[in-house]
Amino acid sequence: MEQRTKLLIGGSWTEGHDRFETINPATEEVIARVEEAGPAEVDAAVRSAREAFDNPAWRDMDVHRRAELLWRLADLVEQNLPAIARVETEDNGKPLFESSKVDIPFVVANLRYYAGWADKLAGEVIPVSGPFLNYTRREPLGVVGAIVPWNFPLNLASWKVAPALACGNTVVLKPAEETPLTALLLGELALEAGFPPGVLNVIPGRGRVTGQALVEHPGVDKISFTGSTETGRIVMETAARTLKKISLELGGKSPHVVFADADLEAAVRGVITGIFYGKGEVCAAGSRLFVEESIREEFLARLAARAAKTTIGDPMEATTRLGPLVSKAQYERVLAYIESGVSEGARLLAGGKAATVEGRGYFVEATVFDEVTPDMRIAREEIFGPVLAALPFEDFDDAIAQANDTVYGLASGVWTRDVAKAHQFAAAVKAGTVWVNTYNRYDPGSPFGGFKSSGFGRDLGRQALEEYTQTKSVWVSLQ
Ligand code: TXE
Repeated sequence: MEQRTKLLIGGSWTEGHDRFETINPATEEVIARVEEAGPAEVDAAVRSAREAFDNPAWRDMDVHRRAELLWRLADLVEQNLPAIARVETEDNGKPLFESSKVDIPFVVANLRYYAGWADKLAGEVIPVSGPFLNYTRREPLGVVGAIVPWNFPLNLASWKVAPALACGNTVVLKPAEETPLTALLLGELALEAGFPPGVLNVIPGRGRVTGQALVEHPGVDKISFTGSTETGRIVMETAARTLKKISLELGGKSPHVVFADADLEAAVRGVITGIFYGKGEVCAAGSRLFVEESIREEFLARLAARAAKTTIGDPMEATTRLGPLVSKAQYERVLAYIESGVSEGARLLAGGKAATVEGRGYFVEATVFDEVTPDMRIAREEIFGPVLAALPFEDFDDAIAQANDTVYGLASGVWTRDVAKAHQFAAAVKAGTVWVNTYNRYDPGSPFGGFKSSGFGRDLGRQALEEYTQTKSVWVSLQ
């Protein structure tokens, strides 16, 4: 498997209009110079995806064969998993433990899950009045533009590419400029798996250059976007001009609520992974913690002690649990949030400082703030880093009111041994995912997406198939 740095368009590796550097955030060194797709290359990628979509080699491909191709791609990712995981860790900074044990295995599972759907996209026969047969067909949309962020580069790419291809679309994938490398590996493996040229195109580049041109392009039928709420708004406005279908998975400020009757040891572990997994650069990060008053002091003491022990280190080391933030910009952004927490009067229980490993890297300590009030920036805004804000609550209703007091609605967590309380919480919280006595669980079969400003549309599960197909109603006279 060769690490390409060019653009994959129509099955060939081609040059862009410019190049950009991708940096290893642990060492601050340049890993590679990658070609960027400008408007002309975006146009070429979209045209090649359109040709591939209209070509009988893909359009009329036996659905079982399409399933085989996805399965073959999953096998190739699995065979190359250790190498892919290393590239992901180099590019993003996440611990190798995470990329090799969680993120990339999920890509394999996800490709297999959607391979399973490729030959099961049945329509319906609908009882209608009169002597007619009415049935529906589930048809692909056409060319899908997939724009993904840098926090789970290949994982999130697979959330879009796998269902889009299973449904018979063709794809132009734009990875984030911070982390373009594993998407290029996926392109290479898709060619090896035998997907016809142009079915999957990969075009790295900056958002306002490559991403913008892709969303503007009239030849794209749908944009599937994961990223910030701010950029999601721009994508939606831009896509409106050509009436593209869109799905948006955006930011979050997810509440994590611990009631006094919870298994406290398990809850501490859950809250820790909820905020520090992936360095907190996770859209579903449980970044607002609400602990019931009677256990608050003890719980926060245990939590802070655990946070202080989080192993910062070279992300390539198997024991490292907290890697560097993805980029200098993100590192500065997160440190500025920590400063704002301190200056607005929150109390630091753990962390709060930048760190380095051998004098280098964009590391930030696992940070816990207590005495946070709902109006503080660290309680309201998505930080996207290892920073937890703890707030008090009075009773169940107050917990729900505060949990829902946010423009976001991506995920939520609750810890309690009371089954009724857990289900009441699950019903009342305004979020696309609720984790009860667990956190950060994902499965290819379980839909994921946001309420409110966290976006709309769903990735994963059967629901994602709705995002990549359109329904045609066929009437046949029986007279
Ligand atoms: O995100 P963007 P950025 C949040 C997080 C982070 C902040 C900034 O808080 O600190 O956003 O990160 C592409 N048209 N999240 O600036 O801009 C871009 O190239 C089309 C939360 O990296 O949303 C990249 O591929 N595309 C989030 C992707 O959009 C454009 C994950 C995401 O980048 C574009 C990432 C444009 N005009 C950041 N501008 C989550 N919730 O998962 C940018 N892009």
